[in-house]
Amino acid sequence: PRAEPAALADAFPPDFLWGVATSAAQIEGAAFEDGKGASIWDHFCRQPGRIKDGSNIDVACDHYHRFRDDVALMQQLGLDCYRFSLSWPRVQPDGQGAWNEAGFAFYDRLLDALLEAGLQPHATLYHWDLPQALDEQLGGWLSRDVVGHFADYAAEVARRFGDRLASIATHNEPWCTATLGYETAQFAPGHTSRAESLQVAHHLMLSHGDAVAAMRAVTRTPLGIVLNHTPAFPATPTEADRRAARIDDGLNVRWYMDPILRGCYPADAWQHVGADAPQVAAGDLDRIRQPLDFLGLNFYTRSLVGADGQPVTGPGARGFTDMGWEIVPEVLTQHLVRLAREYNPPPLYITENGMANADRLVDGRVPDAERTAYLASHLQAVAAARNLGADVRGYFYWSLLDNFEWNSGYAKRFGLVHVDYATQERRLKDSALWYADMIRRHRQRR
Ligand code: PNW
Repeated sequence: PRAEPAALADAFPPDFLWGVATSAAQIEGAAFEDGKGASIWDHFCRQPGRIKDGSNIDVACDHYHRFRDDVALMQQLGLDCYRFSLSWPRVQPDGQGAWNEAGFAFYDRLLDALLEAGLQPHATLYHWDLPQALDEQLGGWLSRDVVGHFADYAAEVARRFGDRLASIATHNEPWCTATLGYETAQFAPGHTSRAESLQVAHHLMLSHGDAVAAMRAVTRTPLGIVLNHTPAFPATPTEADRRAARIDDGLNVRWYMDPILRGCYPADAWQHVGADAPQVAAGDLDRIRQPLDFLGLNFYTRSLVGADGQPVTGPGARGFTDMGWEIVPEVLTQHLVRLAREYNPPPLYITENGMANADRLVDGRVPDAERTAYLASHLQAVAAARNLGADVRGYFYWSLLDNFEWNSGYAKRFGLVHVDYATQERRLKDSALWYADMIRRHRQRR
């Protein structure tokens, strides 16, 4: 298909779903209101030097108080669905024990507003905001005990909200939680050990499997998980770089896909990590591999891997986002087709895709042509993958709003909607109008 809205609208079947995504820690604010417990990100933001602009998430986009405005914006855009996450410490301040009814009441109000507006709610249970109490009392995801607490939390959410949710994903991007949180220290809780990172990854996957099993007992809503894939390419065509890229693929893509969908770890990467490999108890891999109703894929860019482990910028790069991430939509097509062929996965959703851009307000408009081009080219890429056999059922742009971009603070803007943090004023960017136009044309074909 061509990149114009009409051609793209024609390239997707009538039941294809259009959405946007957010996460609790990045937009809600109200970090200590109505009984919410601290999360590891509330804590991390208070450690000097962790967040580039020194900011925190006490207020963020103030979505906790402005969710009705944000739902109205989504309705205005004509979206089908909204992907959001629940803050675990908002509904269970210590991550175990007492539930916080005021916290559940917020999500109850949000679900009512979404359903009233005709938007399907798609929930994620864990988008990185672990209750700080679990970190302090048990050592966070390093502790196998957190697995059971997560399954209890999942079952409680499913029991209360399952009927009104269009889907529930257990984890968002376990690779990020494990690697960026426990190996590179870019994310909370800021540790620097590969052995820890791999043990955490194992506990995350075990908690996914146990949560799915626990939720099946109380809800019939579709269940799945969201993974982030950054396909690795050799920096140069040497044998050494090719091997390095294959190991990177083993640690980012197959380390999660293989246990979750096949019940085994990838042998080459397992051998590569040597003594850093995780403790795996008998029966763990059977618990991890649960039948799933969908797989969410978050795609932003590729990585170029050299044998020295240093990422490099390759020839042929066509452009970079404000994160410094290379724009490579054809890699999305190629990767989706690979997943379909190698794994025979459940129905796929693009649960995140988007770009940070140096957006500016100009005479009341935000002329973000770069984002519109990114969006159009990645939708073309999804359509192409569908034509080659990948069963992709929907697309969620990351993100609805400019928001807290983790260790980058508020400096990076991913939103379809511009946020003026001084006033909390929201303004649709040009890309939002483009997306709405494409969706409207697609709907006319339904
Ligand atoms: C995802 N990487 O994070 C998250 O799900 C979002 O919360 C986030 O805002 C968005 O992408 C944009 O960054 C990622 O280093 C962070 O490969 C880092 C990586 C991938 C995804």
